[in-house]
Amino acid sequence: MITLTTYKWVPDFAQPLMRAFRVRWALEEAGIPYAVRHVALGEEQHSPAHLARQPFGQAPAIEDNDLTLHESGAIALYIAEKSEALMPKDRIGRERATAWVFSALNSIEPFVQELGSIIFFHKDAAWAKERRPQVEHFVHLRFGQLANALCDKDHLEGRFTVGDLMMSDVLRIIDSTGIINEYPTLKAYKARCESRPAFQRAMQAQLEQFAAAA
Ligand SMILES: N[C@@H](CCC(=O)N[C@@H](CS)C(=O)NCC(=O)O)C(=O)O
Repeated sequence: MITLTTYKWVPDFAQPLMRAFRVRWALEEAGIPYAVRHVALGEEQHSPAHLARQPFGQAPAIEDNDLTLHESGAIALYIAEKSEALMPKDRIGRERATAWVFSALNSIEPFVQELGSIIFFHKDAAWAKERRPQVEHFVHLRFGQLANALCDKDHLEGRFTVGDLMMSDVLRIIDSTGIINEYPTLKAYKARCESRPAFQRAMQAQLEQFAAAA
């Protein structure tokens, strides 16, 4: 059975956003049962045992028999390989879905994450107030470009794939800014992805885990 390593507890704002969620969601979409290992932030996070699973002392990581894997993108692609629910069978469909995973993590998440970091950790710092407009400019640029690519489609490609899972999860990071409301097609796309039963099950499991730890 796949074991997902995640944190025992994180602050309230991070509970629905933690990247372990992507893994839970992918596993739910694929219909793969999993066990969860909880690691505590701090000493245990930087222990040799955890660094062997996640070299940067972060979460998530998974273990599946003889494989240990870190990076949410690599893990999502690994799970997607196991299920057509996430990864089309045809060559072009597979390559396109994979490209969208990289787009989410490499072209969108850096800007979204920087804005998230300002909002969640440095809102009142002088440097953050100065930097924020520049970061928001890039977020708007990327959101506009993504909305153009999505156009009037329901999903980035012809159907839901691991690329949509990753993209919609990245978009969630800055939900609290309301920026997405300026992009109605993206907003509808994110809502469409989040209405999936697998998303709901994964979110419930993630939030219940933290509630139990409180
Ligand atoms: N690139 C990594 C990022 C993982 C990451 O940033 N995890 C956060 C939790 S969502 C974390 O472990 N933060 C604590 C830390 O970096 O010390 C991935 O996508 O898996």
